[in-house]
Amino acid sequence: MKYPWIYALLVATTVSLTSDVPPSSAQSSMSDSVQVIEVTASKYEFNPSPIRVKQGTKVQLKITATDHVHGFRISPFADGSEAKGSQGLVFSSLPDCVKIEKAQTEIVEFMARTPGTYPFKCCVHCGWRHRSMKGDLIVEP
Ligand SMILES: [Cu+2]
Repeated sequence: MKYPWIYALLVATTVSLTSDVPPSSAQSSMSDSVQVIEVTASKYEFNPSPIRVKQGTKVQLKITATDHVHGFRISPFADGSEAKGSQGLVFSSLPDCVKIEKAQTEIVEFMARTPGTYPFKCCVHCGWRHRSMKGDLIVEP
């Protein structure tokens, strides 16, 4: 694993404990237990990936494009579950593609309802290896 410490952080932290979120910006989302996960998008990867969360967690991904404009598109269906028709990730709103300008941060929020692997990928062309820029969100039971 490339960033083993991040995995421990993801499991253990909620917004109140996330060390690199200033207290002022954390206040608005402290009422519910929202798990904030900071993600970077850069040529040609998302970090961390896979992203691991527990079933039943309200998750907020704060995705920063560090080097170039990128995009984020995630499937609300777990791998192999499309036939069942129920979405395992529940979004209040989800554009087909969340565009992230260079040096900007976009927030994607959802409830991780059903365990499974949810693939995501870059959806804004960002260079010759754009198609390989993808990752997984894993919801653990
Ligand atoms: Cu791209």
